[in-house]
Amino acid sequence: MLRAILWDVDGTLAETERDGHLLAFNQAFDALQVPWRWSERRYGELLAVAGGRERLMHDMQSQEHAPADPQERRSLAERVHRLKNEYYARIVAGGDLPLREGVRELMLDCERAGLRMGIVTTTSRSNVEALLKTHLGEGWKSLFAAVVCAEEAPTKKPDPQAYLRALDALQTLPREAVAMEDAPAGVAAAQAAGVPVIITRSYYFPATESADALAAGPSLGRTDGWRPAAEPGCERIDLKQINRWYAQRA
Ligand code: XBP
Repeated sequence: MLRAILWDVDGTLAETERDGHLLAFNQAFDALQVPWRWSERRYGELLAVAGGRERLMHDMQSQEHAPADPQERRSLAERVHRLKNEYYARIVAGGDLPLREGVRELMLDCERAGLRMGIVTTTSRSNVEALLKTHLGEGWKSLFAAVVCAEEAPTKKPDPQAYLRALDALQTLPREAVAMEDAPAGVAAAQAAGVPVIITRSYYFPATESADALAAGPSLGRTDGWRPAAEPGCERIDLKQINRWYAQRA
């Protein structure tokens, strides 16, 4: 029986990478007079590295104007990352980063059905708080039985650590949960923890696939383009549809 839905954040709940983190990184570069900017395309390549600070450190290996001294690099990455998170919170609070279609509706389905939910992300807690407070209100935490962020799970996806922490907090078996993920690293993390996955592809990850996924498709807000196909007649991917896919696999 399905007992919990575990939500990834970046790319799954909202297009946070393209419309939030990327803009905020470039604003932080600007403010700190760092002499380079990231294009949408370059950021897509850099998403292969999980974690904002780790991404910065990786990029500096090929930036000719990056500090040569490793300690200076680390300190620059720290400063950019801290400021990036402040700008990110402002972008989110400004209302320019909506939840993806069908996300709020599926969360409401879960709430009505008494199905527990968890947040499982390796992004910083401040980013999660900014996003969910803006869209779900001050009381957003009460909607989730577990909230696992980078602070609780420092080993980034595709490591299963974040999922294992969430399962532990929920006291739920992996096969009794379903993970909602968009990126290959997230899918791998959930599967390594034994959690079945539903893939909602995103702007930067339009082709994520897994033979073991319960289902994969373009958005929770639409029913075309899903494999296996969604039941005819429904208007979005609702909890009934999630339960159908879950039962098919069981
Ligand atoms: C997403 C990430 C994060 C964000 C930026 O992780 O890789 O690094 O891009 O957030 P997940 P930070 O898929 O687990 O949500 O700057 O806070 O790292």
